[in-house]
Amino acid sequence: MNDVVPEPDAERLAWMYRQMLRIREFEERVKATFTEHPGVIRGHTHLADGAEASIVGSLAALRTSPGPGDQVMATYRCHGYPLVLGSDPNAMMAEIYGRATGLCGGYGGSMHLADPERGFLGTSGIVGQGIPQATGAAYAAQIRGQGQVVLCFFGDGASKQGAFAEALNVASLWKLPVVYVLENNSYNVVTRVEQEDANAAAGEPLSVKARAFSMPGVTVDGGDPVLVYAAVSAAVGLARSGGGPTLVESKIYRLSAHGNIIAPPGVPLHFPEHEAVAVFGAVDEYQAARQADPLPRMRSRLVAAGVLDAEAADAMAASVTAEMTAAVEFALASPYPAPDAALRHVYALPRYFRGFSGAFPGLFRGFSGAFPGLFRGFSERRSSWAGSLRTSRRSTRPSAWRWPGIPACCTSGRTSPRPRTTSSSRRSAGTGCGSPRSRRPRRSGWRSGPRWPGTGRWSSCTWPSSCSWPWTRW
Ligand SMILES: Cc1ncc(C[n+]2csc(CCOP(=O)(O)OP(=O)(O)O)c2C)c(N)n1
Ligand SMILES: [Mg+2]
Repeated sequence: MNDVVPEPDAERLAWMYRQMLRIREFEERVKATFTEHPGVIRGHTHLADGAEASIVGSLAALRTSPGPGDQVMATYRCHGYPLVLGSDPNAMMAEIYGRATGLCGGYGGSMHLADPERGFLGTSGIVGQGIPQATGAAYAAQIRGQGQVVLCFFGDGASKQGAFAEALNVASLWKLPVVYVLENNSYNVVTRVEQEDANAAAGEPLSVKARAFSMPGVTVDGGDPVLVYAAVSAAVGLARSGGGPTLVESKIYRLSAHGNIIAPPGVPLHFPEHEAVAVFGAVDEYQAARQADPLPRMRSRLVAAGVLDAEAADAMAASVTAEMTAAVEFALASPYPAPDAALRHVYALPRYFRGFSGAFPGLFRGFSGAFPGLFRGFSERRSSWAGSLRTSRRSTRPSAWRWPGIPACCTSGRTSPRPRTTSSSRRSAGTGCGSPRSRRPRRSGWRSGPRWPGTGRWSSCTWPSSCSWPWTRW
């Protein structure tokens, strides 16, 4: 340890070991569910066995008080972090089993745990997505000015995403209070890090990537929670004092395969062998990683240092086993969400706003947030109209570009939503505005429905005159 970061005391070391045990036991229970309770977990789970020391050492560096706590963003390999941050393991297991009592009401599942009250902002199945999100959270923290730091966890594979470079650049430029923890487990599903990373291929640590962004970079043995704690604590201290971000490469080895196999119906979901063995035939590598398992390593260290005696270590393991057994029982006994809850928390903009909302998402989120009732009514009314359009010949005709939900007569075959010329030939062919087919009876809600907020009334398309689409307001 260094002058800045004091050595954790015995109590803290025992706490670290306990948290490591909790993560391992939780992951073992998830894995065992596939065989002991087939069909209970649907979809994908990614385990963090082997990463316990890295997770606990990193999170031990965070502030829980005084003031608002620090925040964490992680990937789909996410079960360990909320456990350490204090989330209820019963609710976590129930979430993974898709139950109503789950941490996110059963909506998220294994890859989407979130517990914002404890600073666990969320996770994502999109590789690299959390990096810009954590950077945004750090920007928000900087604006709030309450001294919060964001810890951003991601894998070696994710560091090849463009979002990584963009986020680290702006974080360094604006001195954002964020620490990037790159968990290098040497694999990106079935690709070894040397096959996909230029630094790794050149024999360099991945922390050299920090140089490109003029921020400190450090590589640490992720199998030792105390070393990780020291490295991340120094980085957190720097971030909190306004010194900006740090890239910490934590070298770990995942002990399970990338994720469970999603099998065709009839074949149970299961965890295959680790890719080192299954794909590369590197049995020795895998055995060496098993030998260096961070859990027995930490136990031996604590027993040797007199922090725990062997009985106390066993008792701790037994109590953790009981805790996670109870979590499985709780989750199995929990109800599934009611079917009609499926659409809760689902938001959609009216059909013809979707093109706009892609271009100006903030604006439209603001609008729909400000006038939720208005937009719901709008959406429902328009969607019945849009549904009838979809079934018309005109709307199914191939076209180069069209605003979603807008009459084909306004956009057919054009690359811009605002037609510039009149095509008499198209009119006479009966496919454009002014054709008999376009003069269909107006449906209720067409012009009498809710208006564009603040405009008072609809205007009509100025070309051709028979088209009543309210272009001019757009
Ligand atoms: C944008 C994107 N590309 C590809 C995938 C498929 N995918 C899922 S996990 C993964 C590997 C990521 O490796 P790494 O970042 O090292 O994390 P690890 O799984 O090793 O923890 C890939 C490629 C994805 N989910 N998202
Ligand atoms: Mg990896």
